[in-house]
Amino acid sequence: MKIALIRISISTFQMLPPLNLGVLSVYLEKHGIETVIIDALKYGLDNETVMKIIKEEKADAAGIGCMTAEYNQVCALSNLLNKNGIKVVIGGVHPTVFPYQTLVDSKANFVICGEGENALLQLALNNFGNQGIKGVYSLENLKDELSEIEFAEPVENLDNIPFIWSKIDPKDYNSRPSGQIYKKMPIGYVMASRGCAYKCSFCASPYVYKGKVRMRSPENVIAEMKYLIDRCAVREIKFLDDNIALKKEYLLKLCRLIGENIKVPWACSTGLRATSIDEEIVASLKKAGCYNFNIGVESGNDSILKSVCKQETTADYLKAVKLAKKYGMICGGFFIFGLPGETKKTMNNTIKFAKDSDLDIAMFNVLEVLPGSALWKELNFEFDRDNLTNSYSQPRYLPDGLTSKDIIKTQKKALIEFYGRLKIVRRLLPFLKLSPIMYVLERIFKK
Ligand code: B12
Ligand code: SF4
Repeated sequence: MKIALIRISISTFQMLPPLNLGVLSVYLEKHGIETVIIDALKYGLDNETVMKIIKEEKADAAGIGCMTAEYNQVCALSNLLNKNGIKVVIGGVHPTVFPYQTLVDSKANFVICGEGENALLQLALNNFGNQGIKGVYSLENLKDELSEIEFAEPVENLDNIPFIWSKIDPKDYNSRPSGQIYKKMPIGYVMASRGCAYKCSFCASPYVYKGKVRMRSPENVIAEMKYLIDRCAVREIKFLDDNIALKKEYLLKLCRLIGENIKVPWACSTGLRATSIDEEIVASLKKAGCYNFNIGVESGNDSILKSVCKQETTADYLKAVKLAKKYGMICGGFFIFGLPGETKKTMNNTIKFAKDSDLDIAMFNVLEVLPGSALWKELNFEFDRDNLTNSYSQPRYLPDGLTSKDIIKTQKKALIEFYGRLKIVRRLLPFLKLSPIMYVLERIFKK
């Protein structure tokens, strides 16, 4: 059996290697199932072309990854494949939250809820017959969205998943890298863990991983970094973990091993929790060659942070930025405008906080109420496939007293005020590359 693993093409500001398809591919191949990855996003392929490639590759079935922002294109592709007699399975965050509706709209044979490796492997070994595989659903075993579902059996020991870079070349993903700065190309992306132990209400991770965290062994992570450098000519590495600093001893050991074995610069670009770091950690990061970490600040108002269960305060953020500065590291902050309780005043506080905090980079987003997040339930959101955005830039939830225009205007103002300062321009000058500049300009002018 041969399975085509597909990432569909949507408009997006960043483009990373499809790690999800990579892990599925290498895990299946480890167990004797042939796969081919079709990255339609990377090559801008339309659905007809994807189908043509599937036929040329003589794949027996297709697996499509689906985040909420990708839903309509995924359904269109799945319908097309279905019409052409190709079996389809859809996995990822969106079908995990809405398995029934995904099956109805997409006409896919199956959806997989939760992590896909084991369930997809079983499905392939069963020649796409579902004999009660945990986490695999078709319309035969789901009555509606309220039907109880179980998540697929995850791979407990993540070291058992081979490195994905035999199937994906990092050099193919230079044009829109993750994070706003980088020193050298090509960049390799690594995840040392899966899951997060926290419960921020705007985030889908707690639902997807049920609050459980699994870490790879530091030795396995180092081996992947070496593979990327020696075999893929990678010259910088970015970690994409939810919070790689969750366990202090783990990160300290990882830093020690990186310092002993790895000579390329690296960064924690998806973010560390401010409360997970202290001076010992920041000193170790620096010593090991990490030049940048970002923190999820979200808001400059403690009442808002409390209401979204962030379990951190603005004082924690200031402490983290101060440590970053002490060790000469570039520190970025992620912000969200339009959280519940937001007013014009709180948005202005956030801008002031970002500017006063001594952060080097600020990423100002508009709240996207994500399926799977606690906010989705709290705000009684309903999924509307005719109203999908994928840029954290179009408000769909409006706090009392705020209009869409207020929020968008504030986002623009924040970008201009933050980056319009000479000291920030000076600090970011050494990292000046076309791609992040285009990113900021696109965000300002696409409004
Ligand atoms: C890295 C990352 C990115 C990267 C790359 C994503 C990619 N794959 O192309 C970038 C920065 C580009 C990105 C972009 C976006 N992201 Co993002 N991202 C992540 C992050 C931090 C890690 C994802 C990852 O690679 N994990 C590692 C792999 C191995 O795990 P996985 O993707 O979950 O895949 C497993 C299962 O989901 C399942 N599965 C996935 N695909 C498939 C396919 C098949 C066939 C099967 C069977 C199973 C299956 O099996 C996989 C292996 O176990 C997650 C947070 C998180 N912790 O998951 C958010 C996350 C996935 N992103 C999210 C969002 C919202 C986005 C954006 C829409 C943001 C935006 N507005 O721009 C865009 C999407 C645009 C796009 N298509 O590129 C949300 C998704 C929520 C939702 N309901 O859809 C998440 C959960 C974070 C959050 N805020 O809650 N993202
Ligand atoms: S925002 Fe970060 S810390 Fe909060 S739940 Fe999500 S991954 Fe965890």
